[in-house]
Order: sequence, then C-alpha cells, then structure tokens
Amino acid sequence: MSKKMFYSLLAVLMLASLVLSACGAPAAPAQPAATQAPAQAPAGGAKTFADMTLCYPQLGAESDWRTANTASIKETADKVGAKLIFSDAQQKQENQISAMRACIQQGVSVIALPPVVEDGWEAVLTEAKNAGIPVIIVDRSVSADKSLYAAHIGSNMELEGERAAAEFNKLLPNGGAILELSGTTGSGAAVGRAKGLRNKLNSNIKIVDSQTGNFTRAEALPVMQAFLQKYKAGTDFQGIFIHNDDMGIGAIEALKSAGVKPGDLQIVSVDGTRGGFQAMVDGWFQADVECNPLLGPQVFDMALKLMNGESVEPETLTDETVYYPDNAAELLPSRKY
Ligand code: GYE
Repeated sequence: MSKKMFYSLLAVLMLASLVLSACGAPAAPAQPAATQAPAQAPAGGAKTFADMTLCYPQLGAESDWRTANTASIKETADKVGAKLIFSDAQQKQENQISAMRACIQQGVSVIALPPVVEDGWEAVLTEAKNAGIPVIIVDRSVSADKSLYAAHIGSNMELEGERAAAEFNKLLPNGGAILELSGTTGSGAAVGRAKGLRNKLNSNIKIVDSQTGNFTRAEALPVMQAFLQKYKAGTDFQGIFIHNDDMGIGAIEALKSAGVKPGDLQIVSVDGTRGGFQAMVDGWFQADVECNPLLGPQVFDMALKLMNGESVEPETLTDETVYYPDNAAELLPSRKY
C-alpha cells in the first residue's frame, strides 16, 4: 500500500469512527426539572433574599408537626429578610389551589407547596410553570409529573412506615394483631406510611383494621373509641400503629377512659414531637419514628438558587431516626417541637 493510500484509508476510518460515536453517544440528559427557568436576574448581579417573595400555601394547622413547620418557615423568612406570603388552607385542597392562584397573580418569586393530598395538582402546577414561577413541593409528595415542579424537599414517608414495621417485629416477636390509625386519606404521608408498614411487617402480624383520624387529636379520639367498641384491647389486638403523635394523644384519651393502662398495648407513632416524647415517658408509646418539620432553611436556600437559575437537587430527603422511651425523658427538654 502506498503512503498516500494509507493516509486516505486512515482519514476514512477516522471519519467513520467519529460518525459512529456521535450516533452511539447517549442522548443528552433531559433538562432536570429543577432548572426550570426562573425570573430573569436583574442586570448587575445575582438576586438575594431581599428580592424574594416566597409563597407558602400551608395546608393547615392540624398538628404540632404542622405548627413547627409553619414556625420554621416564618422564622427563616424573618431571618434571611425575604418576603413571605403565608396562608392556612385548613386541610382543604381547594383552598391551597386558590392561594396558589393568588400568588401566581401577584407574580411571586417562588411557591413552596406542602400538598394536603397527592393527586389533583396538574392544572395549578401548569399555571405556575407557564407564569415562570418555580414550585418546590415541601413535606408530602404529589403524583403530578416531575416536569411540573422544580424539586421536592421532605421526609421519606415509606421509610417511616418501614421503621414502624421493624419496631412491631421486635415488640411482637411471636406475632399478633395491630390496628392502624392513619393520617389524611390520599396524603403522601398516610399513603407512604401505610405502604412502608405493609412492606416490612412480619407475616405473623396482622393488620386487623385501619381508619383515618385525619392527623388530628380531635378526630382520632372517636376513631379509637369506635375501635375499642369493636375490638377487645389485648385480645383482638396487641398493638396500634398511629400515623402521628397528635392522633396518638387523642387515642390515649380514649384508651384511658376504656381502662387500658400504659404498656398494655404496643404503640408506635410518628413525628417525635414533645407530645410524642411525653407519651413515651408516660409509657404509652414504645417507639416514635422521627419526622422533621424544620424545613425552612432548606426551602429558602433552594428558592434562592431557583431565582438565580441555578440547578437544584430534584429530591432532598430529610435525615431521620427512631426515638425510644429509655432516653425520652432526657431528650424531651431539648426537643424543638
Ligand atoms: O406527620 C403530621 C402532619 O405531612 C409529615 O402531617 C406531615 C404530617 C405529620 O399533620 O403530624
């Protein structure tokens, strides 16, 4: 082969390999949902908290967890010097949707939405997206397509349910029957916790009944009373999984009036509020699965990034643990909520 022929063959081969590698190259990664276009940064520099109006259509005031979450958002807004538009939807999705629409109308910088239920957010999330307002889903999850919001910050509710199951597996080593006092029907928190419990509960522990107490003390009390009419404590069931501490406190009232004593039943709750810690000190709860409501700092940090067009993590899960009665008295005074 002449030198000339050799070089032209080489050139052809190099070209072919270039074309091939271009075809075989993995598709460019889809634009992460988190980098939705935010409002334009003003000429002269990045936006600061002083430029921020954050909309927080809070879902309600149903529990101590929620009160702490609201306080964390308000305190952080004050601390960083951002403007906050806060509302309380009283556990009604339609109120949250109208609050969001009002915020879109006002042209807020970012909306941080703690959704009361998972379904039914597509329309309003699309409206926010079309208006160029990034949305951070906070606390509970939504079922809407991820392209409709920037990110989610909150707890892994399914893992919380799995942690509760692990506690029952230890508390009822020979099996048994439990009741479930569940959170708001259709909420990410209740759906995840129920699923997690069922994922990991030993097959010799049966869930005899499950009813919602809507995450409130007031609604949990009659549900527990009805349970006690229907099932004999200690005989028909040995334990209760309660989706939050407030419902646990309502349930304890019903148990007390029915003559049940602390320790007669194995009770596992979720949140780790002061009320939950007190219930452990008093011997009612055998374990409390932590769910951290203090999300303000993370929400505001992410909101600022979004205002400046920076990319953010699509999913930020809170690091959590399980608390037990043995050191509950010691930890109680330092609990922040
Ligand atoms: O566990 C409960 C509250 O969504 C994680 O809502 C939250 C739950 C929390 O009412 O106390």
